Amino acid sequence: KTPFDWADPLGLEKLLTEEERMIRDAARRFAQDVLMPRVIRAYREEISAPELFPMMGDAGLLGVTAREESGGADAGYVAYGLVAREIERVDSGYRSMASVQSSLVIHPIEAFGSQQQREYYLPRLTSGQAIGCFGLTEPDAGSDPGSMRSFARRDGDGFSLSGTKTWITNAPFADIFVIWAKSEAHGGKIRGFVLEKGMPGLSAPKIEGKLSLRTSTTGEVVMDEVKLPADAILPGVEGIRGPFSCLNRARYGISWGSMGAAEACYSAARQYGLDRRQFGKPIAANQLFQKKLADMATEIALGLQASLQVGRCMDEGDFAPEMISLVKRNNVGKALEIARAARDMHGGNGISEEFHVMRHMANLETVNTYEGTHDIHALILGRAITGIAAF
Ligand code: TGC
Ligand code: FAD
Repeated sequence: KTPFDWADPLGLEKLLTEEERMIRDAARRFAQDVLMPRVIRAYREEISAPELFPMMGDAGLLGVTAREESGGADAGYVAYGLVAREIERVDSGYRSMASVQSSLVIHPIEAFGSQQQREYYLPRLTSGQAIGCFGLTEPDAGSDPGSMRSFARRDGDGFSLSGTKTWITNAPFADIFVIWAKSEAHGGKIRGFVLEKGMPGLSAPKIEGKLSLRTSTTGEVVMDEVKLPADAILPGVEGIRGPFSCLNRARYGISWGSMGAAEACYSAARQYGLDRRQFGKPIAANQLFQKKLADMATEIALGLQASLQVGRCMDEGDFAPEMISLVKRNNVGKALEIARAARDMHGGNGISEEFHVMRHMANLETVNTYEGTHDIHALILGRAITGIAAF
């Protein structure tokens, strides 16, 4: 009989396929060998790291769900979640860089792009030779992106795009910008446009002073009458369901990623409790300490099982977006509680960068807010439960 495993209480390992485990192991190697040694300094000094993209591409971590002809692995959503979990075990900011590229840039171009757009952009994005960003949020349109002001006027055969996006991951060093804006030529409906670095009128200044997610670079995207050819539009989708269908993928990845951060905090707190002695015994010998570990193990095990179930549904192509709201909201909320408890269980050392837990805690504050805040996902679920929208 399999004995109880504190690191995998409900036997997730047995539920994965051989291919999923191989991809997970490759992601773990990359995360531990490449990301872990640099994370403390990168976070302290807020170092931008565009050079990581081709390295992630080489390790097969970009476009895990994308088709092989696009340079992807076509390995499914469970494999994608496992990759997010391994990267975020090190740092949520590195996972952000990768999940924007995969879910918010590669996915819309693959799902809604023309054949020409797919051939032109996807090989560079899946290999990490080009970096992408996704512009939905605006200074006055965060939780309510439908109220966006970015607007594409008709301009000859093409468009002239103006507006400002804010809090855009990867934007300051991005080569390719997937931007959502209302389009005059489409009755004011929201459409996706693909912009490229260097276009006149396009700039992406860095947002300074973040106290969270400091390994990930965030910027504004300012568009001042950017002239676009007719074929810069994504032809395959109209309306806000376009960006939302990308968010489904990214939110799902976050549900796994946040569990990776939580596992790192749980494992660190357990080890610290075994090593640190007070009152003549390890602090892990105290009931209060053990209860905290038991709560952590329980929430992580349940959260991972829930994400696995959602991933299997996505791989079958049969899921409701509310299932994703449930796991994004629950897992990030629980991860944040776990990181805060782990910080406390480390005593004074818990505030030191050397012990990692406070960095995870600070990062998870962002993760709880982006991709739909904790409360917005409660309202999405509330609408599905009652039939009444309370936004
Ligand atoms: P609503 O009336 O609910 O729906 C309008 C249309 O959209 C469709 N739809 C969806 N389709 C696919 N997937 C989903 N999840 C969908 N949700 C809605 C819906 O069926 C309808 O379609 P149609 O064809 O009938 O028109 O729209 P609403 O504007 O009232 O939405 C309200 C609400 C709260 C659900 C929505 O605005 C919301 O989710 N707000 C949160 C905003 C958000 O998540 N922003 C994320 C920005 S990107 C980001 O944070 C990246 S961080 C990345 C990183 O660094 O990792
Ligand atoms: P607001 O919408 O102003 O919300 C503020 C508070 O009000 C929250 O607590 C919210 O829950 C609450 N609230 C709002 N409406 C309601 C309501 N109806 N009922 C109850 N409570 C409500 N966006 C992108 O497009 N692309 C990116 O790459 C991207 N990356 C990001 C990276 C970082 C580091 C951060 C911090 C954000 C990023 N975002 C990105 C933006 C992110 O998605 C938004 O910050 C998020 O959707 C919340 O919007 P907001 O900040 O405008 O907050």
